[in-house]
Amino acid sequence: MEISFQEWSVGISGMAHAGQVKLLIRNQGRFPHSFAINAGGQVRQLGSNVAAGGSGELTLALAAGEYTLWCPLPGHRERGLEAKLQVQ
Ligand SMILES: [Cu+2]
Repeated sequence: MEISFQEWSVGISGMAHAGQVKLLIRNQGRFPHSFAINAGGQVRQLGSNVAAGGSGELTLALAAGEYTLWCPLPGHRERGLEAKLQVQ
């Protein structure tokens, strides 16, 4: 799964299947971004910010369902960096 952040929208490409899901987070914007996801009531996030043009990776065990992801930097979620991830 590839998730891209820019100002101010989220792009998601690929299909996620239940099990170990590898998320590649790309920052295609001009500002730093980071990544958080609510994985079954537990918030998991990248340990560091991703600079403009950079990327980060997170692998999670996910069951089938719908998950909310967002950028946890102040104000970014409110400005539109939030999306739903479908796992089949
Ligand atoms: Cu951000």
